[in-house]
Amino acid sequence: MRKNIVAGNWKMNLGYEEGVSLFSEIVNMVKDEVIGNQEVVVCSPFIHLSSIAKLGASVPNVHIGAQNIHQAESGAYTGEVSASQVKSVGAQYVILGHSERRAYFGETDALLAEKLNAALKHGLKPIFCIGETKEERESGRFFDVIKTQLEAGVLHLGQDDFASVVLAYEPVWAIGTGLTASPEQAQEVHAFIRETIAQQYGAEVADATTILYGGSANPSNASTLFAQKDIDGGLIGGASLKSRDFLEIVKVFN
Ligand code: 3PY
Repeated sequence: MRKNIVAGNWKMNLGYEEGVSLFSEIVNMVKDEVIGNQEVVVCSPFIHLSSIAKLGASVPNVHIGAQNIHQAESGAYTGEVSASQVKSVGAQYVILGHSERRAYFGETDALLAEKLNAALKHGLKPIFCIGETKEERESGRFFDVIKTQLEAGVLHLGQDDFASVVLAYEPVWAIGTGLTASPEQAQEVHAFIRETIAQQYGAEVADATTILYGGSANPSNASTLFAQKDIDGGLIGGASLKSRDFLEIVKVFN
């Protein structure tokens, strides 16, 4: 059975003390609620990673992730952080290809494929984001866009590497806009993603792949979204900054 994951994406929020204290609150609240094959992942800014990894280390099924890595091993890349550095502080996950990175930092599918390779090489599990813009949805081209992002960014992987990848469908028009895809719209794309994976790796692999929904998910819409057959959890933006809201979302799987 595939894993259900609720992952928080803190984005560029919270000072050091605020982040550590929010994480402690989250851990205390969720530690008895994360059951069965569920995982909770907190993807913080780099500054919190080392401390929160230590705080979370003894809690089963609670993991830490970064929000980006550089694709190179090491070297003269001022201001960047590599996969091995992220791994060395105890993080297990990394978000790659979030639409904010694609839009504001020019991250292309080809670059993201390199970052994906670097993450896997160093034992980080990628949460790889894909999704269409408002214009691409309205023109009806969104299935093509999703397929291209998968083909160019992910589907070059061998089956063993692919097994470590979590996908996140994040429609760009639902990020930071307060708009959410309806459960039916999200399910339609999740089913398409699973079908695309099946064509490449076979039905068994597709069935075992965790596919998250992201984009203004919150305590009011999470249960109907997660009830869809191909939605295995969420990548949560704003609501992951409030421990009670995040807890409500985690509890959807109880
Ligand atoms: C959002 O919910 O806005 C996100 O971008 C989650 O990654």
